[in-house]
Amino acid sequence: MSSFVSPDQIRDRFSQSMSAMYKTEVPQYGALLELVAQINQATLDAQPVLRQSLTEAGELHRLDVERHGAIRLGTPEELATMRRIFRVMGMFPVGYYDLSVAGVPVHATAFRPVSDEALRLNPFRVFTSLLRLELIADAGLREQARDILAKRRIFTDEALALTARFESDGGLTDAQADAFVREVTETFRWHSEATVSLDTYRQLHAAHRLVADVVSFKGPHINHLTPRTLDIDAAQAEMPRRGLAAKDVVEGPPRRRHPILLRQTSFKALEETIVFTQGGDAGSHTARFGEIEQRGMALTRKGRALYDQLLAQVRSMEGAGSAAADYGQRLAAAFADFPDEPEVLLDQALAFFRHHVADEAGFAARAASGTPFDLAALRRDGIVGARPIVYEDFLPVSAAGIFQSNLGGEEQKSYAANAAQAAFEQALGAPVADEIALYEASQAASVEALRVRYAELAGAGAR
Ligand code: OOG
Ligand code: NI
Repeated sequence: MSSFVSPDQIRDRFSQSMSAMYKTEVPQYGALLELVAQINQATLDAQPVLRQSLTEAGELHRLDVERHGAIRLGTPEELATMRRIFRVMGMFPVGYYDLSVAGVPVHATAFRPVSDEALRLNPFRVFTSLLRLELIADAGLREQARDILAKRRIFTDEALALTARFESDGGLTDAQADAFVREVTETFRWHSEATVSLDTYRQLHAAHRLVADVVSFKGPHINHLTPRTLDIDAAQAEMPRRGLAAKDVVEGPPRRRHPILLRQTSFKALEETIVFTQGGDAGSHTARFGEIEQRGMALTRKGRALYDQLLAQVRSMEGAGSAAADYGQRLAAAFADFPDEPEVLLDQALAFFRHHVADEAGFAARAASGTPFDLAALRRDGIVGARPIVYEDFLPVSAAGIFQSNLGGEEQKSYAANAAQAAFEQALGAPVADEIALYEASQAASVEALRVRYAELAGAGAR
């Protein structure tokens, strides 16, 4: 007689709670949601085929609730505890992102649901970065930052107690789940009072704006919450008309008939008034921004390698990469080499697909005929169909672009590329999942389900 609320439901409540809080904290977020809802409605009205395919894939519902957020943590202990907290909500660390290459002294993972069913219900994800203090050159400042961070407590006692309760009891009751959501939301709240003096803030800021953002505050304020649009170019064009200062370029692949991976745009961070300790000096800080994304299909390792190669090709051209005036055209030209036909993407194993029976009678007849299971033949004859699997993760180059544009652009620190996945996982207290392996498993499970049904039908036919 389990009276526990499922982790999926807790996550759903939590994402709603975060969205409600962010709406009151950052009014432009409300404007962004409205814009995205209108564009999605117009896109669905104009493209009945898209509406139908989203409905068939069971994805239309999640579009309205789908958000991702981002936070930046200061210590390994914070990251390890965050992992336990996200687990209560059915969110697990997936992927490793090294942002040091892009001059941002953090590395990150994405906490997100992993099963197909959980993703359909509410795919809420949080891009979670950990500050890399070892990348601060000044040893004195590094130690000072470490001391400041060691003193803060970003979780409420009740949030920690309820997390321990979940771990020992195996779940939370309805009332406990509500309390958990309320308490954990506190961790992500914005605080306009810094925990440091203006002088210290300035020193941290000189090391890197991001160091100041993490070290000067009581907790890891949520810095954006991103809705998913079906047409990011329309959203990008509409943003300035609604007073949202969009960044110059859309990150990710170019516009295509069949979208791949992830395309993102954002508007600049807000200038916030901060009260510092000692004498109540006031100053300002930019931390929070707005972002919109459009998701396309997940790519195989081969497809991803092609994406990375084409993107690198455009970015390394003469004329400053994405700052080039004709970046959009260059991107589109380079990606002419990336097939834009679902059948080709499937046949060349560039993207992942979930397979399903498209013709029940034909499937049963084929099975009963004694023909061995042949996926390619079933597909060719229209008996089995394939729908692209949505990309549920992030892109390091895009993330770096988003970080940069919100750091004010002028921030150009460079660190040697030094991915440190083992150190990150040590801090996390667990390995991160390989995102491509998850898509692979999802595709394979859909084929296996067909194989099993085929065998059952063949058996029934033989009796
Ligand atoms: C995270 C930026 C990365 C994305 O969508 O790629 C990100 C941050 O600014 O903390 O959210
Ligand atoms: Ni984001």
